[in-house]
Amino acid sequence: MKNILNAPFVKEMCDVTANMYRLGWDERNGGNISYLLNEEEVAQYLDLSKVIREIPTGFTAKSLVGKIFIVTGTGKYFKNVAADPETNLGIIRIKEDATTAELLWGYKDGGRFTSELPAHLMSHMARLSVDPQNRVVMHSHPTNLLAMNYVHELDEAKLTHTLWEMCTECIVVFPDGVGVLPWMLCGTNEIGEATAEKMKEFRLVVWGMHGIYGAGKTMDETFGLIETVEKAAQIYMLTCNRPRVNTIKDEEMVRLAEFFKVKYRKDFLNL
Ligand code: 2HA
Ligand code: ZN
Repeated sequence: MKNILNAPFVKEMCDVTANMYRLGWDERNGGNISYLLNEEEVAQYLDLSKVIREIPTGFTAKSLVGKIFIVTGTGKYFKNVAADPETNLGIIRIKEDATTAELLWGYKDGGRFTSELPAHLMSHMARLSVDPQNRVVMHSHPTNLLAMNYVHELDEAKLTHTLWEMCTECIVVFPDGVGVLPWMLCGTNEIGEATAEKMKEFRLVVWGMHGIYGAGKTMDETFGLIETVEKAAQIYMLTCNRPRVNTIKDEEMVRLAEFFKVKYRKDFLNL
């Protein structure tokens, strides 16, 4: 059996959490990540017949039965993951009853998965139903995006349009736009269900005055989506209280989308 601390998926979790912490997006215990793993790959590092303990999830995830995820722990700080992955991360498998998580590794101090597990697993189910390659769900509190939530309308079409205008490549990176939920109580099945509903249509979902969820096939893709939105929000926050002299026009965004052959939300442009 290989040493799990050298597993690429553990290293990716360590690297991305450290990176997000350094960017200032994940203060204290802010943010959480879940990553769908390949069973054969995990079997090189863990005896999959050994369950450390069982943890109820509080919801049903039928289509995820048998699936294995590495997930950040509740109350844990992104800044500490790399130095002690076995305490700050856990590997869980969804049991046949679809409501219990079997702990296969991690949460060494007796901890458990993020309080946002409903939003994560429900989002995985929603994304997998439209994209069988989806593996990663990521939640974070990027600073400029959060600031923008207080001064910009929380309307999907208007928010997406403004973000697309802020950097030339935005419409190419997230042509599907950004879904938006109003302020809601976090950590609940309700916000999980609402997030998943949006995830059928969007890979990015803003939680009003809280943060953002991103989903993608790889850690890089998912991080890159959030990073691009945050960059656009930063440009917006740097310019929003100054006179606007130049802008990327809607016809120019159409040219970009057509040149890069992306399927974009035409209804979010004013053509
Ligand atoms: O887990 O970010 O939304 C900390 C959070 C909750
Ligand atoms: Zn949060």
